[in-house]
Amino acid sequence: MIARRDFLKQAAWAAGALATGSKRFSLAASDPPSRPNILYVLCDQWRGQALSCAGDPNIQTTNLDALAAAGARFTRCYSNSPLCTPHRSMLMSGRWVTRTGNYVNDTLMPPAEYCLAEAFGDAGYSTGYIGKWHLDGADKPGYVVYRQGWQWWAGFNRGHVYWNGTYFTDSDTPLTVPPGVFEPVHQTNMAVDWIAQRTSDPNPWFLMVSFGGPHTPYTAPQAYLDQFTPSAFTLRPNVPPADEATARANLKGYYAHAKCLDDNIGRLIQALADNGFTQNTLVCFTSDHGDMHYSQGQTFKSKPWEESANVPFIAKWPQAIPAGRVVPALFSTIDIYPTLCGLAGIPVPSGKDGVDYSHLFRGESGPERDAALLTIGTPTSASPWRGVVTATHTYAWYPKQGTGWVLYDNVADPYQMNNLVGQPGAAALEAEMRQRSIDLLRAVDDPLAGDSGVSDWRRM
Ligand SMILES: [Ca+2]
Repeated sequence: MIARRDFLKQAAWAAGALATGSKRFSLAASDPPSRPNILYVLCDQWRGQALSCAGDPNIQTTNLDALAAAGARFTRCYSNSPLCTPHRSMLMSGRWVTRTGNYVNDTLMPPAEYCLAEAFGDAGYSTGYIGKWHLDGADKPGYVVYRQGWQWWAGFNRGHVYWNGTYFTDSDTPLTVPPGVFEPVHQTNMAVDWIAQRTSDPNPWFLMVSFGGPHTPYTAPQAYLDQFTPSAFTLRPNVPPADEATARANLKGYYAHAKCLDDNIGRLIQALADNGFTQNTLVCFTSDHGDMHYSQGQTFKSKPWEESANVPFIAKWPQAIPAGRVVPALFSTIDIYPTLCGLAGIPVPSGKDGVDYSHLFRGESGPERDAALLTIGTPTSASPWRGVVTATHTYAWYPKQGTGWVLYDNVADPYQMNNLVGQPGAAALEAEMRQRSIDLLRAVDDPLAGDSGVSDWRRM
C-alpha cells in the first residue's frame, strides 16, 4: 500500500507534469518521481536586498527576477554564520560549526564530514563544482585536496582574482583563466559545457557554481561599470550621511559585478533550455552572506543586521515548485542540505543539524522554522556574538560578557534604526530573545550556551 506521503508526492509530481505538458515522463501512479538535476549558484557577498524583484531600485536583475517569477523566492533566508568558511561548512556538511570547528575563515573542513555531494553521489548523481571553495585551510588560491564528493572539478580554495586568476582541475598544476576573460564568464563557459555533456550522461546531475562576486575588488568589465552612476543610487536610509560618498563609490562596483553575474546566470538558464533540462532541473540561487555597504556605518559581513545576514534564496523547478511565490517563511543555511535531499527524494543522512523544509518549496503546508540562530566567533575568541532571528525580531548579544548588543522589531523598523537594547520596557523582550538563542545554542552544543553539560570551550 502506498504511503500517504508518497502518494501526495506522486500526485504533486503528476500534476506538475500535466501542467507543464512534459512528455518525457510517464504519468502512471506507480512510477517514482524523477529525481531532479540541480544547478546551485552560490555567490559571495550578494545581500538579500540587492535584487530588483526584492525592491532594489539601483539594479535590474532581469534574469534572477525571471527565475523568481518562475519559482519561489524566500525573503527571509538567513546565513546562520554570515562569513565565508562557516557558511560554506554548514552548507556542505549540514552540521553546525560547533561540530566541524569551522567558526572562522581559512579553516579546514574535517575530511570525515559526509558532505552534500557525497550524499548525492552515493544516490547516483553525477556531481560537478566550479569556483571558490574556501573549506581547505589557508592555501591561496590553493589546490583543494578534499573535494568532499564533487566528482568533476574546476576550482580553487580562496581569494578574489577576477582577471588572469588561477584554478585547478584534477591535479595541482595551476590553470589560468584566459587573458581578457572576466572570471565568472570563464566559469560560466565551463558550466555551459558541463551541462551540455550531461545529455549523454544517464545519471541525474548536481552542479554547483560558486562565483567570487559581487565581492571586492570591484574590477568588473568596464561595460558593466559604465551602467552605474554613484550619484543616482538610492541609498538605504540606515546609511549615515558621513558614509554616503564611500557607499556610493563602492556600490558602483558591487552592482557592476551583480549585473554581470545576472547576465551569466541567464546564460546558465539558457544552457538548461538548450539541452532539454528546463523542466526537471532545480535551480537555486543564493549567497554565503551579504554586505553592509555602510548601513549602520558598517562594512562587509559577520554582522547580525539584515544587510549582512539576510541572503537571497530563489528556487525554481517547474515539475515540483509552484511558480511565482514569494515565501516569507524563515529558512537558513543549516537547512539547505536536508532540504535539497528532501526535494530529490534522498533520505537525509543522520547527524545533520538542520531541517528538511522541502514542503515549503513545494508549496505544501507543514512545520516552519520559528527562529534562526546566528553565530560569529569561536568560544575562545574575545567577544564572540550569538543571535537569533524570529518572525518579527532580530537579537544579538555577547555571551561571554553577558551583555545585549542589538534588538530590533523588524516589522515596525525594517531598516533596524531603533535599537531596543536597554530601552525602557524592552527588558522582558530581550530576556525572551536571549533565552530563545540559548535554547538553540544548546541544541547544537555551543559552549557559549552556558550549560555545564556541553564541551569545555577552553579545549577548543
Ligand atoms: Ca564570502
